[in-house]
Amino acid sequence: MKEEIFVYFIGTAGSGKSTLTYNFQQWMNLRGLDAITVNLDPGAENLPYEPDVDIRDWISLKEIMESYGLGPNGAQIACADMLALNTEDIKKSIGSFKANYILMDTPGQLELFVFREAGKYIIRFLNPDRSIIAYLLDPALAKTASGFVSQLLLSVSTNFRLGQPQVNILTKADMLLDKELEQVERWSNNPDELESALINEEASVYREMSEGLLNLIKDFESQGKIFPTGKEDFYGMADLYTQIQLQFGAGEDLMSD
Ligand SMILES: Nc1nc2c(ncn2[C@@H]2O[C@H](COP(=O)(O)OP(=O)(O)OP(=O)(O)O)[C@@H](O)[C@H]2O)c(=O)[nH]1
Ligand SMILES: [Mg+2]
Repeated sequence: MKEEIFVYFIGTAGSGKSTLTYNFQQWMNLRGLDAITVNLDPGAENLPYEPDVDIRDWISLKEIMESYGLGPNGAQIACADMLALNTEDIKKSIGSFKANYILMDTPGQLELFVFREAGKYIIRFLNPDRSIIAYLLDPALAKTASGFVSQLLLSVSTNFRLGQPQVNILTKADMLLDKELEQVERWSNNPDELESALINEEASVYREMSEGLLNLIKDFESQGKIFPTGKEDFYGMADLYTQIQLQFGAGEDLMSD
């Protein structure tokens, strides 16, 4: 059996991580690709799918709030740190499925996974050589040039912090008008066009900061390219799969629809 590939879905709260995790699993399974889902969010309520491996079996946000007298934010941080204590159990449970693709749905707030130590630790513990980050950009923010750049900077920061291969995904593409989606795609392919849009966008702070920021983004060239997805009709799933294949040269041909 080939070594498994881990895909971590990371993005700001409500950016569509859980929906994409599930959609991608369904898309893969329909093509005979063996993928399981792992929920790493101890506070998840109403997940849109039934995870194959679930951190809530080991850690409960409510119990942590009650036992330590913490509010929801403090408890989220405590839970995030506790993830690291359960990595052996998580690894065993994942291993028992003998799946080829492990789809990791991360906690709502990005900083819990990206900026606390546990996220990095889990990635390294499970398999640092076969892990890719799917970084999700929310269209509510991405449709303005400054919002788009802000999200790319967060993506760069995630890349800097976790140091894994990364692919940028624009979620909920159906929520953008065709012309808005085309514009975001143009920005993602053409940094000069993004720069002009940013400078035209009003506040002088953009004029002062944009050149330096865009240079940073250009330096992380691959960060600029984004792949749109949407929950209807498996929109964008083939592109995501192709990016994963390109990264690991997994050599499985994409079967036609
Ligand atoms: N229209 C549309 N809505 C979407 C899409 N993907 C997700 N949503 C909606 O966006 C909301 C958030 O989606 P989730 O998948 O829960 O996002 P998340 O990042 O897992 O959220 P948290 O874990 O709570 O931070 C839900 O109401 C979804 O139904 C999409 O492709 N199109
Ligand atoms: Mg979620």
